[in-house]
Amino acid sequence: MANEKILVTQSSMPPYEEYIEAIKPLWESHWLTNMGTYHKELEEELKQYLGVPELSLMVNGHMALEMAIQAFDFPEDSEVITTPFTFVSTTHAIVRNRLKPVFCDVKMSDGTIDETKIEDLITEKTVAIVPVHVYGNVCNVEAIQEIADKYNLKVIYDAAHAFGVKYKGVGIGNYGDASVFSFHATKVFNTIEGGAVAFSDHKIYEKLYNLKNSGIRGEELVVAVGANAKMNEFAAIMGLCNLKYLNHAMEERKMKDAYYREKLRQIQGIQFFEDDLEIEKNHAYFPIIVSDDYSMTRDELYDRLKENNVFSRKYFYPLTSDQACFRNKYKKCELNNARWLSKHILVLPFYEKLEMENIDHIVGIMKD
Ligand code: T4K
Repeated sequence: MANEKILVTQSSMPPYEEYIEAIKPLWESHWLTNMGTYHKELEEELKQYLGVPELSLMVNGHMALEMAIQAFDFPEDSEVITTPFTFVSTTHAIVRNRLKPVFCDVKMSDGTIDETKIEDLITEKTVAIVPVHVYGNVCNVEAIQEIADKYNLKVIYDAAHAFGVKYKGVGIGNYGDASVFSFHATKVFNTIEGGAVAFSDHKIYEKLYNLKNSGIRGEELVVAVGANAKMNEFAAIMGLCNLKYLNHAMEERKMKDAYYREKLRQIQGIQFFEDDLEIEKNHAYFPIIVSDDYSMTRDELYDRLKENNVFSRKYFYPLTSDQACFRNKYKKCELNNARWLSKHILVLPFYEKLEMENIDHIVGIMKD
């Protein structure tokens, strides 16, 4: 086992024969993209699965986020309050829309935006809040909506990690003005590459359709300036196949999450984010906090695991605000919790098919 590489995750895939059988019709129709049959079918199935009124499929999570923000037509140089404790896509999507990110600190309890610090960052230039349901941990959606209503701001959730998560029994895609999911190969649900925007206002569907389809509305009619961010049929079929196995995959993840926790609780200095009973989790990731009470630092543990062929990841270090492309370009905000977390967080290998003995092996190294 020591020679077998254990990576941070492994893509879920349907049985090979099933996917091959499912893509056969494409050799008859030769219809491979541009909102084909399977694109439509997946859009409908996902609306049901996520319990959302409207959904637009996209080529990946990044473009879904970029276009979700673009759909609201914010004036150039407006400010958007967001968090730096995320994948760099969140910040890229804001900046590529010619908007200015204003970085808000996060909560130590779950790594999501600290809603009590948002109001202090609002100026007359603020137009939106882009919070992140990091690792599938749910932001304080109620408090965020109250602030947004008070100051007339849009809320666009980066829900890339939160596919299938429910809060108080309601699908997470129902909160805010829009929520963006990623269906990347590394996610709980994947379409190889893919993503979607969920929302309730049908006008947004039209906007997103134009943005993702070059503004084309007829053979001789282009009504808007758009790009190309459509999901293709191979990806949509992968999604349809994977969707059938998703409930089973979630069960497996839940069981492995519990097993990991039980074992790790015996180790001094290893901590977890707080549980919230009102959240139905998707167990997308397995983040741990390597506190100062542990016998080595987060970085030392990362290295030690690597020496033993266990490839954990420092999701998310450095903070996006500290990345070379953003550093010193935007307002300086107090980010003490985010900075502390990014130095102490470690995402351990976690996926549906991870063997229990691999978990024992990882925990063994950590105990050593
Ligand atoms: N917002 C947030 C909060 C996000 O986390 C992300 C993406 C986005 C927005 C944007 O969504 P997308 O545009 O990506 O749909 C990975 C993913 O590429 C990225 O989707 C994800 N977040 C981010 C957190 O993780 P890397 O650079 O760490 O991936 P990589 O290539 O190192 O892969 C990690 C491990 O996954 C590998 O060690 C093995 C496994 N893997 C990877 C690939 C590519 C597979 O099993 N199969 C695969 O095909 O970014």
